[in-house]
Amino acid sequence: MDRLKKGMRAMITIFGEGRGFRVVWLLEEMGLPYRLRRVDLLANLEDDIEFLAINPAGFIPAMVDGDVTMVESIAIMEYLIARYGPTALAPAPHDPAFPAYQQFLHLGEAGLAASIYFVSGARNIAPAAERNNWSARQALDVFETRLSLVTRQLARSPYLAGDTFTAADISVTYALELAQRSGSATLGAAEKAYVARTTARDAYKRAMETCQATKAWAARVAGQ
Ligand SMILES: N[C@@H](CCC(=O)N[C@@H](CS)C(=O)NCC(=O)O)C(=O)O
Repeated sequence: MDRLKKGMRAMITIFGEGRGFRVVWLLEEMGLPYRLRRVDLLANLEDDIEFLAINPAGFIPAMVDGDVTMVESIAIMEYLIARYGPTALAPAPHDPAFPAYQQFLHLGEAGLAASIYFVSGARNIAPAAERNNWSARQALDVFETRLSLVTRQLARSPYLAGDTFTAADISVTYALELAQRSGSATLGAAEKAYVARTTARDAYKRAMETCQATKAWAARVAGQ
């Protein structure tokens, strides 16, 4: 409390990797101090009283910034940009890049990650008879149709909002990597080249060093 009175901000805390990787990557791009608090969804979550007090719904990521508590990775990114920007990662509303930015920022979760997450669950966790059930096929179809919008945009520009890397690229890159690593969908050459471009950034590499579970998963997949 005393520290806050003297004008010093409390450290931004991100609970959990998964889609929390997006938020960590954004924080690295913006150069904001933060800490990552590990949340193990595979362990007995009921024992993680601190996390459940933050997010009783028990999913990750969650963010605490002073007296602000939030969930939903894209909403958290929008909050950080609005509160600690301006940043070149988010074009201003009157910038011609803004509509595409806004669309792909949300398509990365609502269209891509949300659908491929369930395909991944079906393929990797569900009982054998459920692996290719109707809902898994529908979710894959949703992912693939939305992906065609990414493919069309990448034929026009190197990044989803134009010539410049933005937070929309963080959102969509996460979804494409989730699809690839979980073996849920195959990417085309344009999407693979795009992911190679976005993940070559120093801030992505620093985020990977912070997110050790994500790093270990990526290494496991690469070694297969
Ligand atoms: N739309 C949410 C999705 C959050 C989500 O589903 N997270 C996964 C891990 S990346 C999770 O916690 N799954 C366990 C659960 O939903 O109980 C976001 O973008 O943050």
